[in-house]
Amino acid sequence: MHPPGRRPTGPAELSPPMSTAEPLRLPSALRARVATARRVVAFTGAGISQESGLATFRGGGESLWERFRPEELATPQAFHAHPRRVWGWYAWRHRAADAAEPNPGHRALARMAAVFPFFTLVTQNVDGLHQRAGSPEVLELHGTLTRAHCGRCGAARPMASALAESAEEPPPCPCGGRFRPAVVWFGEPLPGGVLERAVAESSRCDLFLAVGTSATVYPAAGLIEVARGAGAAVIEVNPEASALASLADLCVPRPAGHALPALLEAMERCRKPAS
Ligand code: BV8
Ligand code: ZN
Repeated sequence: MHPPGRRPTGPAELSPPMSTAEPLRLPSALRARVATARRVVAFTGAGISQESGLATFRGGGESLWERFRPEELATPQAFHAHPRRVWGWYAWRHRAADAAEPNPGHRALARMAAVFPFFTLVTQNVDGLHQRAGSPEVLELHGTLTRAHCGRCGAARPMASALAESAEEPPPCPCGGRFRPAVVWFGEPLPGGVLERAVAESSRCDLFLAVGTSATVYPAAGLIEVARGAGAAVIEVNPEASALASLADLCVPRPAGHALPALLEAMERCRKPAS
């Protein structure tokens, strides 16, 4: 294992197996860390929802951002200038998220919470799939698509009810303001308590999983650096190397829906009392 702070010469990488069903064998140094880990943080991005059919932002394939530049949609300025376009995009994403089902990757993380004494799930996603997979507590760094709030008075309501009232343009609020999705746009601060809690847990975890994220959006991606700097073992699950893959002790180049159930099994094997 690499001493805290020193950049590893590069992560060990599991060669992508011929069959994704084969068990995942952790390198021995990592097995030792998993066996004794008490505090674990799982940090997820859009990639974990890709196998639920939800397009990622920057990955290959049908990526959300390919058709739009982020500045065109996910900013307060875009909402102010083109409310119908931005509201319509979120209406489309809300419909897609509503129709999607959590995949085995979401469900494996929900089960992983029971394997360790302290397990924190931090997501950049707004699709609500972790909650629907049964994760008991989810720190949503970038807010949620499931709620809307008034940009003027803060009144909150379910996004479904706001969309039922008007799918074409943001519905008005009695205060004279209008509703917007309860997500964090570029240039907006992350929800105070949530970011602080995520940083606190990342700075004291023994094991940090970065799953399905390109690690390009800050301050969220900085959690990986915080965990690394605090001496945690870092495992990345992503078919492509993220911008911070060099900080990982292990890269698992498999889709999360296959890698996470296999990783959960490997963790349970590591932590089973020797018979
Ligand atoms: C802020 C919600 C300050 C809305 C989103 C340095 C410090 C601080 C800020 C900045 C900084 N540098 C730049 C900034 C500004 C900016 C930023 O980071 N810009 C980037 C583009 C450079 N940050 C901000 O503006 C943040 N706010 O800093 O405020 C402030 C402080 C006080 C007062 C005022 C202001 C706010 C950022 C939040 C923006 N909102 N989403 C919405 O969803 O519509 S960001 C958006 O990107 C999503 O949340 C998304 O999750 C997130 C990150 O993307 P990823 O999740 O990583 O997704 P991506 O598509 O990129 O990657 C998917 C990965 O999955 C790929 O690697 C792919 O290989 C992999 N994959 C694909 N399939 C699979 C898979 N992996 C596993 N399994 C598979 N099957
Ligand atoms: Zn209002």
